[in-house]
Amino acid sequence: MRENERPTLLTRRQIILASGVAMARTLPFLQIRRATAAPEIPAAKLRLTTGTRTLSVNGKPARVFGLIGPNGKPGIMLSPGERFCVDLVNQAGTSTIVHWHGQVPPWTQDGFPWPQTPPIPAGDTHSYDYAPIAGTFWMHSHQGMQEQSLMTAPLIVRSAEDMRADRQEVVLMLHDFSFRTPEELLAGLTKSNGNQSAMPKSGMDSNMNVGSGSMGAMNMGSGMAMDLNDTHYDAFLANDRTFADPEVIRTQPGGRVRLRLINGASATQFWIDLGALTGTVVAVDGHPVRPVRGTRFPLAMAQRLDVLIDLHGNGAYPIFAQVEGKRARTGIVLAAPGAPVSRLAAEAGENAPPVDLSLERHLKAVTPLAQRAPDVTHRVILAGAMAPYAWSLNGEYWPNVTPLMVTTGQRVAIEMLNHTMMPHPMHLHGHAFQVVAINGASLAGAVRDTVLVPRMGSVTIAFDADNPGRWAFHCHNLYHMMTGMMTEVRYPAII
Ligand SMILES: [Cu+2]
Repeated sequence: MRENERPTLLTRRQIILASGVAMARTLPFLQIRRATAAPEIPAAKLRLTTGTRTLSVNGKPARVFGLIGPNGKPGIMLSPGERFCVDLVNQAGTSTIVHWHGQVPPWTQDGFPWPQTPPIPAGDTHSYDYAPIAGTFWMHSHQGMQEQSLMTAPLIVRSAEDMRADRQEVVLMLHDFSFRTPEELLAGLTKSNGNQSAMPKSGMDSNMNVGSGSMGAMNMGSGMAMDLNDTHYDAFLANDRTFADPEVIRTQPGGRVRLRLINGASATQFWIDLGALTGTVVAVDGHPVRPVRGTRFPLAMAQRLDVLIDLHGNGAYPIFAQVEGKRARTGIVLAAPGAPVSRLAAEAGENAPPVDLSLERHLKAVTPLAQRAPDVTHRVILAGAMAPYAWSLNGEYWPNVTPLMVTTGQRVAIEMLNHTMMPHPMHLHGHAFQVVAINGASLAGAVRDTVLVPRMGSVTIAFDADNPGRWAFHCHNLYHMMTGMMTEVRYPAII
């Protein structure tokens, strides 16, 4: 086990950018900072570079993408009041486009490959300048399946309150990793589960598959089975490291931590287990919620959790992220100064249950939407199956879709009905929505950007249409999205 308090300890795990710049420090996205006196408002443009790098995974070299920000660290951390003023330099050797997940920029800066906003060619630079919203966000490629190859990074926007809180900030970003290419992974799904060309072009799937044993089906004991974990992965990473060699973060005196959890995995959901510690969830997807205390929290694909943890002891405390339906886990270790850190078992004693809405039901936004009836309600049917492997929204497969039209000023509701045996983490670009119903029961839930729609269940979200443009609305399981599970929320008069 190694510690990375000091960059010089990390030579074995160097990241090498395609440009040939050797970096002294792999990850951390770990940002240990104490609050400083006054927030700075720098006007300087930040440089963010896409490139390739080599990680060591299970003792073998792994060539992956990377998004390296100012100071050579992955991603970007902004100070309170600082604009997202960024030059994105594409040194990945291929065209790319990077989405600022959960942020609400003008649509032409959203990082989605619309005809009007094509990908950035290799070698080119594209500039962004918008006012960000504070919280725990992330960035990932929206080009092809680059996300699976770790073209992902944290995007943290600190608030004035964060600065006042004087908590040690720890970012924990999760990934699923395979030595196979994303194309091979997708081909494995579509070939072993039927010919993708056989996907229905219209209408709903009628041949819903319940349980495809080899693909991680979980028998629910009721004659029904649900599908978990489409893809077999070689490793699960926390800040680019496996649990055999986890990042050890030394806590500062007082042990006051703000843990910013990001599920950047392409097709994996996790249970966050604080072990011996108890935490308080204070934000989801960057948006503050009323405090919820606990030790285990579900984290769907693309979602984030901010958890306050006070370490009262002087020990070492693993933070586990266990894959749903599996014993596999990854994580980091929070350790008091000088505390010995012992080796941890790479697998939990038993399989984790499916990620569910147990936390979602208890969440309440600190700043909910104003009370108002929806002006328009769109109903979206989530359909699809493991065989043939194809997933749809309202019977349509991206890019052959009918946009969901909204008009500036409307309160919009989207009722998502999941007719499949998998849960789908649905993400809307360009807006924060409130979760207002689960399985038909109304609630005034969290404001967020990604919500899990349970198998054979429903979730209704509401938002104010205040950001004209073209906005992707899709399942954040990369393989579901790639086989069709995406549509568009569109404002009129956008050319
Ligand atoms: Cu899905």
